[in-house]
Amino acid sequence: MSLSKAAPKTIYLKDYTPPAFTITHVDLVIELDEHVTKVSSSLKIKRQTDNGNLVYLDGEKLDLQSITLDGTLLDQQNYTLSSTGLTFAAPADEFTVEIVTLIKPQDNTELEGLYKSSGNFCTQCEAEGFRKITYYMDRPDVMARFTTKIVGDGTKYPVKLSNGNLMESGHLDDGRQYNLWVDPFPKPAYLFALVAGDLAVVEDHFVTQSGRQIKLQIFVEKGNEDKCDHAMTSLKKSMKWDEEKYGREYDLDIFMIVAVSDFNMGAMENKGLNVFNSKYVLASKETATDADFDGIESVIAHEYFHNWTGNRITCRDWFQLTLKEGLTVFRDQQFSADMNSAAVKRIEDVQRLRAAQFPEDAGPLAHPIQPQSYVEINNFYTATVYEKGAEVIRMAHTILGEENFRKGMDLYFERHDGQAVTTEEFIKALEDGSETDLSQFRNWYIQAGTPEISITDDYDEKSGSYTLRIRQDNPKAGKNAPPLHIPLKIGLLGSNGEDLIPGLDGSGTELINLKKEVEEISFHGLKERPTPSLFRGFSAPVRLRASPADDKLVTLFKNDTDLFNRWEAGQRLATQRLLQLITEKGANRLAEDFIGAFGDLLADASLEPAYKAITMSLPGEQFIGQQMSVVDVDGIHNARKEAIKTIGATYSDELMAIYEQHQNQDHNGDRSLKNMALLYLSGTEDPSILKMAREQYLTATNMTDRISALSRLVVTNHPARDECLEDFYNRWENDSLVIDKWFTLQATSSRDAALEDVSKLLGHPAFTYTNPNRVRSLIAAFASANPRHFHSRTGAGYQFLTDAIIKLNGINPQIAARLVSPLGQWRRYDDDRQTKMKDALKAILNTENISNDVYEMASKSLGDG
Ligand code: B3K
Ligand code: ZN
Repeated sequence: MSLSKAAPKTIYLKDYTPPAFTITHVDLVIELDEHVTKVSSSLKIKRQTDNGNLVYLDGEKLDLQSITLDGTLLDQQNYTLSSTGLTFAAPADEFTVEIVTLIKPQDNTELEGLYKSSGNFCTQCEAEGFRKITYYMDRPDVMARFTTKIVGDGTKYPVKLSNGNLMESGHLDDGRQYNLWVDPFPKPAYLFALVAGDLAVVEDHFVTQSGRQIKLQIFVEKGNEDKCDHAMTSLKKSMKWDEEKYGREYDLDIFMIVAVSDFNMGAMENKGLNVFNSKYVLASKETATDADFDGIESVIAHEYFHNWTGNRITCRDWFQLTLKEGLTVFRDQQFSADMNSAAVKRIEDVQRLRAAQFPEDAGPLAHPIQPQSYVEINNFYTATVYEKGAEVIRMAHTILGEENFRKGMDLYFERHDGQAVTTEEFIKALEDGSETDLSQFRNWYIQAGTPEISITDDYDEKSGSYTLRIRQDNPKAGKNAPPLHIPLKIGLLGSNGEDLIPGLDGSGTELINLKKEVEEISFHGLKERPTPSLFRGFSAPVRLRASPADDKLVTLFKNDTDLFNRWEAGQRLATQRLLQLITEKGANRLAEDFIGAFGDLLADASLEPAYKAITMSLPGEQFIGQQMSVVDVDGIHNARKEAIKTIGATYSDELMAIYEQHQNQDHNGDRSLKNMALLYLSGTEDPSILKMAREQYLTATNMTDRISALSRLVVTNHPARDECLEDFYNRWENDSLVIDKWFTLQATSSRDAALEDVSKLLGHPAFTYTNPNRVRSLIAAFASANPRHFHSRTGAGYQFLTDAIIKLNGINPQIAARLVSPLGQWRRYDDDRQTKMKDALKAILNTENISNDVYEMASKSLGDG
């Protein structure tokens, strides 16, 4: 038996073939141990196509002990072993194979497969982690019924969980304990989970629409029991919402969530046993911000919703990832919009899309929501597959309308329950259920790039006709790319801000289906030249080539009845003004129209506090950079700082009044508005305001207020900065989620010494490369949210990131690979920075034993330039 090291190989969608054999049943016995864990598996295998006689099982980093076929032990010459799998000839069309392997979860720092976190065993199998536990057909189109017997020391691991229902518990003769779990639903291996440890549990229950009582359990490290209320409430709300909105009822008798502190991403939807990053479970008002609370609500919902969109109906192969992710993100966005302010939620979702997905779609890592090839599938859990994928589902929902979309979804669930399907089958179900043709809409699945829209308009005073000429281009998709089916939601505003057209059901908004490269649409009988409000609610993930004229933006910013577009107009106006400050060197003031419009916003008493707060915020440095042909790192930072200062000084009385008025209200909207006022006021660097920030920090009763105040101080050199940072550390030293915030505050600070601060923090006793949250809190936060210092002219920021990636390559390749993308944006910067960023990518590519994950990201980022 020899192990051959496989070279990174590209996998193509066009090569998909169903496996000749499938697995129908799996019985696992997992004997947990501090040193060597033994995994015995018995697989019932069955032929499903005539394609050959060989059975291939994936397996990596496993110590194979034995293979038995229908009771006969296989000799080494009867199977082939490589570093990625095991091949043998099938003895019959149906047979049983028994395999014993040994693994060492305690040494697993990749956090994929079975590993240990804070002394507890846990798993992460999506996408291809199960093959690190035992040999298996580790592909989503192999769906089997699992039983899992977990054996272990009863004192160290009193809690032993897996998917499905607990059927049996007991003692073995040698004193060890076991639990036997049976999952009645066939599933792919990526949904397998195991958790074992000495955990505390918080329990509740939910009664389904058909009257079944479901036991709900949240497992946490001991001492955290009092931080689960919000997660539990969110879970119950999600269960109810999915019944009401989509008619989806939960299917097992028990639903479990486990919070672990070492986790590569946010959470994982394993059947009946969701494993979560503790960041998305644990919360108290003293330790978590309002944004954290919202994050928990949406991630709990997301994972729960996967039970139908992902688990009951899963993906045929990993190219179909958006089938479950885009759809489930759309569902969790709908849920959060229903639970909170829908307008604010939509704005936040679009902000996220523009911050992460637009640059990805414009850069070297651009791919369609259904990628055509990959080297490492973990690199394709991207903003494109998730966020743009959700926008695509949202467009289908807009095109079909609520009722028809639901009919399509009902048919999808009915037709494909228990199957592993493709995005094509999903679209077909939407079409058949709604009786709507979506042929052209399918292009969204195969085209990369953000479509660009150019618009000219014309008003004929005599006839009162208004005509829009709309052109779509997608340069990234290539010359011959067919046009997309784009839903355009549009309103027309009169000079007093009123809607001039009745729109759908009197909403003032009309839906137009753009299908051709150039379309002309006319409206008649208008008494004046209207101001168009385009892409209301951000009805399609597109970019407008030119912004509307300034006076139109002011009209929209003051009046648009579509709250998304009202916010959008303010953002566009602010962006224009900031760009002017940057490029027209003489302009050292913000234009009066913007200042005036900002004042009107502050004075508008009709707006919800949360909406007012988000509408007051200026576009971020990265967003402004995206609007420039060459990003002017320092110019952007300075202009933005200047703008905040001007607004803070111009409206100090109004802002102070807002601050005081919303000071003691126990509501998240009031807190955002108050802290937004504090941000502008602090921009003036008036010592009395910094004193006020210090006071807010010291007397805060919740984390939102405390951290908002500290953020204002951290960017200064005021003595209160160090005092409060130290106080914060001492107060929360034992709460790692809060200490993550402490790292992030310093990593994202724009103050001159930030890079030194960050480098020093690498040596802080609380810093570790093995905990993903900690790595994200310092290294990723710096690289993705501190443009001023990451792009420092000296190249020191790039060097800092490069060193970290090389180090992490050997510890946790998934986390290392995720850090590469900021360097992939090199084409957007000046020559000097371009050279330094490319050198950084080259240094990364030279890493000894480079992982496939990092290799794919760095080589694609470098491209051929
Ligand atoms: N499905 C998981 C993500 C798995 C990522 C694997 N690298 C969480 C989610 O999207 O719900
Ligand atoms: Zn998901």
